[in-house]
This record gives sequence, structure tokens and C-alpha cells, in this order.
Amino acid sequence: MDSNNISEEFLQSLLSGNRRLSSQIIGNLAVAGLPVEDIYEKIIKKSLYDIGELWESGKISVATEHLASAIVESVLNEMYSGIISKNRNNKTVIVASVENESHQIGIKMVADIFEKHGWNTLFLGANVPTKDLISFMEDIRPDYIALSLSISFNISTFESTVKSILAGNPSMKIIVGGQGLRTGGREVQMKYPNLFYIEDLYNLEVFIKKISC
Ligand code: B12
Repeated sequence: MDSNNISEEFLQSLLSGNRRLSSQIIGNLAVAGLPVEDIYEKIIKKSLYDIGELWESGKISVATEHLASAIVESVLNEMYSGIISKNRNNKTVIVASVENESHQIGIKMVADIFEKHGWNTLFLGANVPTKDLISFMEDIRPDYIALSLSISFNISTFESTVKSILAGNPSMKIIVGGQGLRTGGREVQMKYPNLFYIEDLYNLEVFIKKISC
């Protein structure tokens, strides 16, 4: 499989707003047995990063970007029934983007990888108010919380979320990822021993295998 060609084909289908073709490209890869992490990382993420560059350089409109995001979200929903594992474990994770963070595609992929490993996965989506996240967490008492941060200028919101979670629940384990932490914020990560930064879905799989026993 030449993932670059397929990713280019998928990118073009998104740019032309062709939901049917986008769904077909991804569906065919799943049927062919390509692992979900490869479909997400090499095809979908790559295309969305390309869309980010086209958007940033003014080559495509906000409308085209919104259309592409909406198609990707529907394609991810179609993947779900093929991803969910029949072997469930007794572990629970809450998965969310931090307050003020509108990006939710990366964290939805994270939720799917937990599902694949049989976790009870509670996906709250984007922009979850910190106080609501904490009261939900206190009701559910999950094994882990997975948070996403795409926008670098939201780092202070991210840190205050971590502080608030740990203030009342010092042993809560938190996983974090997203582009907002790719180039900075390491000092925040170092401060909290229960906070684990994970860059992508391949590393997440390795981590989940370690914590699933
Ligand atoms: C689609 C999109 C949007 C959509 C989001 C729609 C949606 N439903 O999610 C909308 C229109 C809302 C949006 C808004 C904005 N966006 Co925007 N957006 C994008 C775009 C094009 C794609 C995002 C995406 O889904 N990527 C694909 C996913 C799969 O990648 P990912 O998020 O990185 O996730 C992967 C990893 O990071 C990791 N990961 C992510 N989270 C987590 C969590 C855990 C626990 C783990 C383990 C791993 C993990 O796993 C994923 C798989 O590898 C990106 C371009 C880009 N480079 O991504 C810009 C981008 C993220 N946006 C950007 C900006 C600046 C904005 C706006 C500020 C624009 C504006 N002026 O209004 C607003 C911010 C709004 C807000 N308050 O959040 C910048 C961010 C720069 C930065 N790092 O600070 C980017 C990079 C574009 C750019 N090149 O400038 N955006």
C-alpha cells in the first residue's frame, strides 16, 4: 500500500467535499485489514495537517476546512463498529479536550484506540468546562483521564485543569497529547508525576498495553 498516494486521494476527496468517496476510501482500507492506527495516522491525520497548511496559507477557505472536518468526523463514526473490542476489561477512561479547545478529531481517535483495547471509554468531545469535567470524574472515578490540547495559547488553561483535577484527587492519572504541547509546555509536564505526555496513536497503543493488565 502506498500511503502517500492514498492520503493524497483522501485529501482531494475532502477538499471537493465528497463524503461518499471519503467514506469509501477509508472503508476499503479497513476491509483490506490496514490497522486503525495506520488509517488514522497515515491517511486521515496527514490529510488534515495538509488542510491546516492550505488553510493557514489562504489557499482554502474556512468553509472548505469545516466541510473537511465534518466529513472526517462522520468517517470516524463509521469506523466505530469495526474497532470496538468484544474483550472488555474493567478499566475506564474519560477522554476530552480541555476548556476553550474546539479541536476534537485527535482526541476522538484516542478514544477509539482505548475502545479497541476493551476500555470503557467516555468521550466528552471538545471544550469541556473544567468544573464539569471534575464533577463528572468524581462521579465516575475513572482509572485515567485523557486530555487534548491543540492550541498552544491554551497551555495555561491546560495547566489549571490539571491542577484542579489533582487538587481534590491527587492520585488521578492523566494522559495528555495534542499539537499544543508538541513544541512547548514540557515544564508543565515535568511538574506533575501523574501526568504522561503521549505524542501519537502508536505510542498510545504501547502505553495502553502496559496499563491494561
Ligand atoms: C480542523 C481544524 C480546526 C477545526 C476543528 C474541528 C473539529 N471538529 O475538531 C476548527 C474550525 C474548530 C478549528 C479552530 C481553530 N483552529 Co484549528 N485546525 C484544524 C486542523 C486543520 C485539523 C485539526 C485536526 O483534526 N488534526 C488531525 C488530528 C488527528 O491531529 P491532532 O489533533 O494533532 O491529534 C493527533 C495527535 O496530536 C495526538 N493527540 C491529540 N490529542 C491527544 C490527546 C491524547 C491523550 C493523546 C495520547 C494523543 C493526542 O493524537 C492524534 C493522532 O496522532 C489543524 C491543522 C493541523 N495541523 O492539525 C488546525 C490547527 C490545529 N488550528 C489552529 C488554529 C490556530 C485554530 C484557531 C485559533 C483559528 C482561529 N483563528 O480561530 C481556532 C481555535 C479554536 C479553539 N479555541 O480551539 C492551528 C493551531 C496552532 C497551535 N498549535 O497553536 C492549527 C495547527 C492550524 C495551523 N497550521 O495554524 N480548527
